[in-house]
Amino acid sequence: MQQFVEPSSRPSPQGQSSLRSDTRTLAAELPSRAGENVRLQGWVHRRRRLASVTFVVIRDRSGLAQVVVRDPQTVAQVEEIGEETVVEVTGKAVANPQAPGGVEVCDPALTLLSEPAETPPVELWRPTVNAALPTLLDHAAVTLRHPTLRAPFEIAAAAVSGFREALRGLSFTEIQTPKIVGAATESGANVFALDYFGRRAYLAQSPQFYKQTLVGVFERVFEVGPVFRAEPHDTVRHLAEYVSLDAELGFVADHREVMAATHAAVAGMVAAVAEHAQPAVERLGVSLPGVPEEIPVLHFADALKLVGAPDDEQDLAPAHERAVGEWALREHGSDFVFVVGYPTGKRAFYTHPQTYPTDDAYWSNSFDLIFRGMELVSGGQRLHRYDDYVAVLRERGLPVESYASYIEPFRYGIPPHGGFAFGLERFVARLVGADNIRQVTLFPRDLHRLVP
Ligand code: AMO
Repeated sequence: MQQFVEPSSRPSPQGQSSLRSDTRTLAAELPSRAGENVRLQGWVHRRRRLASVTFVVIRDRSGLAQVVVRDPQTVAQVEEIGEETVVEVTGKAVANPQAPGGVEVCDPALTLLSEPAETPPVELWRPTVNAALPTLLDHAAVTLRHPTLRAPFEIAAAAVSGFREALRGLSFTEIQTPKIVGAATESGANVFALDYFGRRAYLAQSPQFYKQTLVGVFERVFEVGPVFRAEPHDTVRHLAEYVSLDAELGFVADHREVMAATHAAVAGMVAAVAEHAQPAVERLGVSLPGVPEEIPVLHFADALKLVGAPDDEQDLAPAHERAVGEWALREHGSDFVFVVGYPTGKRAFYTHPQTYPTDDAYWSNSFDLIFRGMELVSGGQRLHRYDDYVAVLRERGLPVESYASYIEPFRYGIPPHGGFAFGLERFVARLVGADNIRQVTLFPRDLHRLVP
């Protein structure tokens, strides 16, 4: 099998290739290479012509490097190519306290690795991009090259690895479940229907049914994957496709053990961002939240009182979540707060009615985790008896036959269990302070957007 090769590495005479990153110098490595001959590969980020010298800034995955051009022929070559042209630069790394990072490349020879680039839709060399969000999204595959626009996705990648690591550490097994499914999991309203070889199918709104029934196989499971919601509203916190970080665990007494697992997951995500995405955190000036040992917990009924909402309200509105978030910060110095015990009638049908502190079926063993004033996680204990599923489906007027394959395993022994799901983009948006979730989504899907 052919291995990955850095672009200008050549196959050896035996026809084998290898990752020869040792022969390419990354921009970030330049400070330690003063006095050596180096070979940079990257994009022409910016050209600056002064009277006696031309500066070319090369951008690669690690950062920016300054190249100093004096030779008239190379200066002419630089003038002919545009920003974003992909090049290789060989030259000498020379210490210069005035250069960014203290080292620059002198006496360069420049080779084009692709066609000279056309002028990009936005000026990527500017420290701050000055274009409106729709323009950025229309040309995302180009505009995301800007280090500031790319940074949230470095944070997202670190958060996902932290989620995985935390749950693996608690002996959860990672699963992948179908995204083309036969029934709506969350509600019938916001589901995308599609034609599946002449039958009606849907895009999965969540891996809910699979993660629950796989508790019967693995006890503890998690999944990182796309989910689809036919959101008819144009809001700054909803997408039609987002990344769901799901988990489910068996043998729980009630929702409080599920909240403990949620706590471990979010602590792992924040720690991984601090450890693996430090440059992005600094670039965006992100202040990482502390995850308290004890995340404050508010019962739904108390949350309604706190925000001054009527006591028969069934859910928290976005303004209520903001107020609850402010309360947690004010009273507990916490960016996180659990709201528990949402009314059963408003939660999904698989939700377990309240058993703690007392049995009361009006309330449920469910929770949301609010992060900096926005719902980040939903979760709770689930029903685990077959007869309870049949009863609740009938009660809610849902056709039991449509759910037959989901509820079948409950006839053969599923332990008391529960789980939760994070919206990845919401987590990153709250972390970096993005006003609109689309700013932290590579290629958002919404009411109006299907490309790129
Ligand atoms: P829920 O529907 O509340 O619960 O979704 C869980 C979390 O996913 C995020 N989220 C969204 N993010 C972006 N765009 C959307 N349209 C969107 N909808 C939801 C939120 C939310 O808290 N099966 C249950 C979870 C469970 O109980 O395990 C579920 O999907 O951050």
